[in-house]
Amino acid sequence: MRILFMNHISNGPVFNSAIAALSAFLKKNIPSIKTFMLNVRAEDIEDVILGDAKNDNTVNNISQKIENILSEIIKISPDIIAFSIHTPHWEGISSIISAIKKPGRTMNAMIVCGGYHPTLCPEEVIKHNGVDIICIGEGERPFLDLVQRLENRKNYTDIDGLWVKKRSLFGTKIIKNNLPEPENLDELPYWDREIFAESGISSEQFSLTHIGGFPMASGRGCPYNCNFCNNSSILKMYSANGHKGKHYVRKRSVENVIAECQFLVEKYNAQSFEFWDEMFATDSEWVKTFCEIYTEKINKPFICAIRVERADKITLHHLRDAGCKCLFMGVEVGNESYRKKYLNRNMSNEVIAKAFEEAKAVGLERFAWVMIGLPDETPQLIEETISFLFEIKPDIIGWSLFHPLPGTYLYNYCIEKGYLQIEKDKLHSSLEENFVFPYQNAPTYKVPLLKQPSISKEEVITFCDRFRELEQNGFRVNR
Ligand code: B12
Ligand code: SF4
Repeated sequence: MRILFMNHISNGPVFNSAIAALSAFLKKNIPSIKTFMLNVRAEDIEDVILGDAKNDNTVNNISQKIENILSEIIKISPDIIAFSIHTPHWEGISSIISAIKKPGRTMNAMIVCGGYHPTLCPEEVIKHNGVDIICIGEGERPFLDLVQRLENRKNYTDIDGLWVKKRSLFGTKIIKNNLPEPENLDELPYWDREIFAESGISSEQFSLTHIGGFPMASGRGCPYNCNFCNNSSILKMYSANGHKGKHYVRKRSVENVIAECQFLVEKYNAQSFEFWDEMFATDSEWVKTFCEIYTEKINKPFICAIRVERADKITLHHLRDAGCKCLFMGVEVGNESYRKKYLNRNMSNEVIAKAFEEAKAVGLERFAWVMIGLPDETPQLIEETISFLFEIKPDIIGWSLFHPLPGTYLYNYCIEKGYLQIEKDKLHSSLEENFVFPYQNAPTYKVPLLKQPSISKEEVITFCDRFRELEQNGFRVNR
């Protein structure tokens, strides 16, 4: 069986952890399987959507860029085309799926979609005519089970984690199975890095930061509940389905993570690592043990993300001694009450400032995440964010324009307040059938989505320019 993963690349690194995880799991369990990956630039597709092709609903006049993608797919001739989807990319990906499934094309591949967007907006994705199956939650076992049953020509409609579309003369039926059990992370194979090499991406291109390094994950899930983050929606979903939220937040054993680092050093001559966990320091004992063994056996630079509340002196020393070069910490906004009330992030400005100061004192670079264009945010509040950045003096900032993510508290708040411009009778939850996707015509994170009285879109765009300047001139270490 031939499985094609579509790697939808936006302005970030080209490595995709979901593809790496799924391809590795398939290869481990079905040695004869052939997995392929096709790289698609999100910007190319957005240009098509926003350009002339948008006016042509029949997709007859489809752009050359999509045609090129299609001819690549035809060359590979896959049995399954797998899409891993983040919300901002759904509109672009749905155009590719429409093109693949355009009547008259001789492509019989099954379209399977997974990732955060199908998990949180399943009705929205499954209702697309071209989509055959979606995966909700973690995909390793559901996807393997599907492939094995297809190979053996067995019924595949009852696999946990999958929603399956059954078409017949009498109409279309969607079979909705339960969420799968969270995986035991120590039993999973290491991410498949070979599939990237085979598609023309070298390991030097994997890195997210100026430090460089091999992407890794030491766990999944985060115990916090920030109002803008999909981690909270996923926790809620797993809890509601009988899997305890806590059970979903997992760390690999220290030995297992160290063994993968050793493997990457031996096989790829890896010289540094990037931990892509949403929150590296969920367990301080784990961090201590990890740092001790890592120092002894690996002793190479790495980066990770940590909540400021967890960045105590002892943890910072452990991390620094083990080779940590840069800590990623969420600041989000400068106004403490706004941060607490709207974002459900209860740390004070004092705690943030202390974490930044102490990290600097032990010699770590500090990367601060911030957002602008949040609901009810005023120009004054954004000025406070800028002032606070000058106070805590991060070495690097990463800023983004706020886009509400379906399933989050702030998404629902924006809809209730009318900031997302959806008609009142269409105000449904992302899990309902008549949910309306609010991202039409909004290229990924390039324009403000909210229309709100506290600040105009033009003002937000002017602030974006200020942040670009700050990023370039103020808060950036030499590369
Ligand atoms: C590391 C990370 C990044 C990295 C790498 C992303 C990557 N694609 O590998 C970088 C910095 C590049 C990044 C970029 C972006 N990210 Co990010 N990122 C994360 C983070 C911290 C961890 C993700 C991760 O590595 N998970 C591990 C993998 C193995 O898990 P997974 O992706 O969920 O995949 C599993 C299942 O979903 C399922 N599955 C996934 N795809 C498929 C496909 C099929 C066919 C099947 C069957 C199953 C399946 O099976 C997988 C294995 O179990 C999460 C935070 C979080 N709370 O998780 C945010 C998060 C995923 N990112 C998010 C977003 C929005 C983005 C961006 C769109 C932001 C932007 N400014 O453009 C880009 C998109 C980049 C891209 N093209 O993929 C959101 C997604 C929300 C949403 N509703 O879509 C999250 C949840 C954070 C948040 N704000 O809430 N991100
Ligand atoms: S701490 Fe980070 S990963 Fe955890 S819920 Fe908040 S924003 Fe999401």
